[in-house]
Order: sequence, then C-alpha cells, then structure tokens
Amino acid sequence: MAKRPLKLPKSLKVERRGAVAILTLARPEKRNALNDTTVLGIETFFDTLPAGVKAVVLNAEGKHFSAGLDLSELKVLTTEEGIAHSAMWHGIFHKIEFGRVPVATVLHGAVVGGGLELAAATHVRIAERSTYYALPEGSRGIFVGGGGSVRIPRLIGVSRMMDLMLTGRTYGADEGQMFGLSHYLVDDGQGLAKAVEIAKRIATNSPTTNFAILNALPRIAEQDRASGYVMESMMAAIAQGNEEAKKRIKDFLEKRAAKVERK
Ligand code: 1HE
Repeated sequence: MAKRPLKLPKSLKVERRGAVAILTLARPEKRNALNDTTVLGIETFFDTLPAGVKAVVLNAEGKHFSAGLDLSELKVLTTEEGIAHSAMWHGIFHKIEFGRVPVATVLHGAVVGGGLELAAATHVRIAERSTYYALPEGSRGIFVGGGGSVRIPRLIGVSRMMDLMLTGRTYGADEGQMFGLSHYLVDDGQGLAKAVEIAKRIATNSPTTNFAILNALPRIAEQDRASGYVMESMMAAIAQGNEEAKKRIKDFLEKRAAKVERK
C-alpha cells in the first residue's frame, strides 16, 4: 500500500476562497478513480487544513465525479491486504465525516462505487442533472469497502442499496434527489457555485454548533432515546454557554441579526 504523501498528489487540487477550501479530484483521464495515492492525499488535505478554513467543497474535474475504486490496484491485493486497504479507506472517510469542517460535495456524471462511498462520508451533496449513481461491486465480484454498507443504507435504506448492488442498476439525478442521496439538484455547470454558496453560509455558523452537528447529532440519532436526550442536553448547554452564542442571541434581540425568512 502506498505511503501517505506529505504534499498533495497530482490527482488533487486545492483552491482557497476565504473561509472555504475547494478540494478537487483531478484525475479525469481515469475518471477520478480513487487510487491509494489519491485517498491518502485526501487524508493529508483534511489533516493539514489551516485553522481559517471553516468549510470545504469537494469537486471533481472532467465529465464524471468518480468511477470509484481504482480497479487496477485491487487486482494485486491478497485477502489480508484487502482488509487493510478497506480499513485505510474507513479511517480516512471517518475523519471526513466526523471532522471539524463540514464538506459540501458537487456531484456530476458517474458517482460510482467508492465515489459514492466518498460522497456519502461528506455532509451536503449538490447534484448536477448529469449525475447518476451505481454500486457495480456485484458485477465486479467484490463488495463495498469504503464504509458504503454503513453509510448508504442510512441515506436510502438497506432495501434500495440491495437493489443497486444486486442488479447493477443506476439511479438518475432525480431518483438520487428523491431517495436522499443528494440534498440539492441543480442544472449542469451550476454545482460548484451552489456548493461554494452553501459552504460560505456554513462557514458563518459558530464552530461549536458545526462541531455538534457533525459529531454529536449523528451519534445521538443512533443512540437509545434516553442516552440521546442526555447527550443533547449536554451539547446544548456547551453550545449556548459560550460567548459566541451569547453574542449571536444578543444581536438578534437587538435587531442586528437576520430573521429566518423564506425567500
Ligand atoms: C478506471 C476506472 C476504475 C475508469 N479503475 N481505471 N468502478 C467501476 O466499476 C466503474 C468503472 N468505470 C466505468 O464504468 C467507466 O469508466 C465510466 C462509466 C465511469 C466512464 O466511462 P468513460 O467511457 O467515460 O471512460 P472509460 O473509457 O471507461 O475510462 C477511461 C479510463 O479510465 C480508462 O483507462 P485507459 O487507460 O484505457 O484510458 C479506464 O480503464 C479508466 N478507468 N474507471 C481503474 N474504476 C473501497 S471499495 C469500492 C469498490 C468500488 O468502487 S467498485 C466500483 C469500481
């Protein structure tokens, strides 16, 4: 297995727009297939995020978001190495899902196998109309290995994931939106602008609230009710007790903050 690079590999590009960093999968000649170098580079990116980055946009070059696992690397792995490989993806995607910084992902074209697993580890998904989803592991004789069987049923249900895997069917962008794979559906070419707009909005939240949303909310949702209520009370008390919350609430009461209106 490749070693984690200290610098980002050629297959990743980064751009900074204020409090938002844009990470772009940049291997379009291989349809952004996720090789070890790229996956480890994603880890380096998240591990070395400057403190001033408050939200991330994940984007991809070319016609497809990602063709999933780089199958050319898989063909040489033994069973034991396969377990280590999958565990490596798990660790890195876990860092994204339960990280400090919310991630908004722009989807277009093929969002396939490990590409869907990567997208599912992020927090807000914006799909362009060209997006389609598939889990072709069944037809390749393998299984999801990047946390897909844990995360994807929580988005669309076990039954739909079974159908995707058993039959090799695809879902189009409308189905993905209806079933909960994407949160926003936009025209082709509009995904990045929408994701940056969303990420900028997310970056204005209190860091404590964003931490609670990423780290407390999903865990509370999986706990029994009694434990969930206790954890929620503690998280609520921590959030409301800090200066940032006091200032924001004062701003609203003194008519300096935005109202919650539907535009
Ligand atoms: C790849 C990969 C890949 C493309 N690994 N090299 N994923 C899949 O089973 C999806 C496989 N890919 C495809 O079905 C198609 O490539 C696409 C529908 C995504 C795009 O089609 P197209 O016509 O635009 O491109 P292409 O000609 O198929 O591919 C361009 C090149 O990318 C070509 O290499 P070249 O050297 O001949 O130019 C392809 O071989 C290469 N390529 N996809 C390696 N996936 C942690 S477990 C996760 C398990 C999975 O992700 S399984 C799903 C694997």
